[in-house]
Amino acid sequence: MAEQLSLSISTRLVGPLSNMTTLNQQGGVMFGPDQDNYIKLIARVQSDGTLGLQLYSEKKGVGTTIATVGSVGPIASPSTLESLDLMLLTDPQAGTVQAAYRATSATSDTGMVILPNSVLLKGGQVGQYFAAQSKAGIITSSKGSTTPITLTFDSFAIASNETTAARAPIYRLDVAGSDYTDSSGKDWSSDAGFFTSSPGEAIVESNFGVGIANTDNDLLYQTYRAKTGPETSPMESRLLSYNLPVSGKVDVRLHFAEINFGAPGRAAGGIGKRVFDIAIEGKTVFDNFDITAAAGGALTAVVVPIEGIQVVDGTLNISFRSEVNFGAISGIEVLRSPA
Ligand SMILES: [Ca+2]
Ligand SMILES: [Ca+2]
Ligand SMILES: [Ca+2]
Ligand SMILES: [Ca+2]
Repeated sequence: MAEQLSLSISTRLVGPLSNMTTLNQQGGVMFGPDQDNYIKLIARVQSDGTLGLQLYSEKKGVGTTIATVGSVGPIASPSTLESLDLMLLTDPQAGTVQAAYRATSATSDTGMVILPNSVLLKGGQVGQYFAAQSKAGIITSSKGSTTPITLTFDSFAIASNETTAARAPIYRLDVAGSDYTDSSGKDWSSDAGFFTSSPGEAIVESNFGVGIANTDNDLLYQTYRAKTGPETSPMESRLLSYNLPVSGKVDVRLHFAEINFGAPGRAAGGIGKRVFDIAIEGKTVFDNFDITAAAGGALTAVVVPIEGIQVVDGTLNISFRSEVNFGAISGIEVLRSPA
């Protein structure tokens, strides 16, 4: 880990997990420089006795729960769970660590689901996490319980990608913007012609006056598409879809910033003002995504990576379906997946 590469740290827990019954019994995957500074994604027994997932970050010995997944889908039935994949996706350039999981049983498969909130490494933390002595591995614990836990891990892997900047893009679209070159020399182009919307037309929205935290490319985030029809249109009719000709395996980077709700002189901000589902190739990758929650506030950029999408029909389909207000998107990158 001498170079600051994007890493995908993953493990697979073999089901059934019916032996996980005592509070805080847990197992999963971790990444970090030492025992007081690390990030973990674990399956754990929750206070109500059910199995759930937790993304947890400890900084100088003080822990924070970043995101949780309750007892849903195959996870809700640990006795029939066949496999539980747990992944940490790190991007040193963006300073983010994202978590994802996939749970399968004989009758269901969640697909890869990325948790909405990511860990943002600040300042010197990026250097610490990506230093040569940093570690990644599997963990099990029965913290606070006298009942030991035995879990079976089928695999553990650390895969490195080239950094995003070094990889040839297939698309780099400044949604609602125009051709421009960003602070690191990357060329972006307009998204005209690549999307459809309903029940009306997704117009250009912008807020050029505002500064956007967490990026040097404020211009990319000062324009977006969201409103796909009148405010009176039924929620379930509100859909924005990108249809990008491409084939093979690709990685997607979705760029968001909330620049209306919570922006000076605009609408009141906060979590829950704009909520939408994101689907890729017809499969929901984010249910009830909230930009403000994911970014940690308004006027803050957040980049969501979605890795390894197989496009077999010649068109990459990315859709944003409204739950509250209208879904919004500021920029889309599509990169060739490493072989
Ligand atoms: Ca900025
Ligand atoms: Ca834009
Ligand atoms: Ca939803
Ligand atoms: Ca498709």
